[in-house]
Amino acid sequence: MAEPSQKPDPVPVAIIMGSQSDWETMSGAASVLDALGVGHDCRIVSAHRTPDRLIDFAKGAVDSGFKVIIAGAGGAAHLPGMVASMTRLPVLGVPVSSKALSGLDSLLSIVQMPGGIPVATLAIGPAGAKNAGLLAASILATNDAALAERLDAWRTAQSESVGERPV
Ligand code: RP5
Repeated sequence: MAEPSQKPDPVPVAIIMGSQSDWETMSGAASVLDALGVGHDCRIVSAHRTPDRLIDFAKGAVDSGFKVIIAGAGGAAHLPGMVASMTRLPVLGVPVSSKALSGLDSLLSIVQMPGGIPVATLAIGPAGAKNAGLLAASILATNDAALAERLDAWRTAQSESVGERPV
């Protein structure tokens, strides 16, 4: 049993989001990582409301043992870009759908990074969150044969679940 003073084992994926309200969307990334047996840590980190938490997280992400960061935010969605500016880890941005502009604001805020600091941007909403989880797994699978097998099996099962004709 681990001593209380010991740090918990590092997990490879951080899933961060700007608000509790983003969890409904971002839980889709966590679900697919659960299905693939990929460890992850989910946190609320707001670029606007908790800027010090953002800096601590981003600057400490490498030392925390993370390999990939999934960052979801809505509206003026600075979170993925700000995190990417402070870490060399790959950042996968998920535009969360917003009430005012249905996520178009989030998408443009995340995708339009100036050259030099990349954010890999997924689709708006639940599809983007799910694909961010899958993409994180794909990245990790380049260096993890067991995960590559699980990912291949997941994709095969998905193919097999698609009927040939509509019912
Ligand atoms: C962003 O503002 C969050 O990422 C969230 O998508 C949006 C709305 O946040 P709440 O007002 O619901 O906390 O920072």
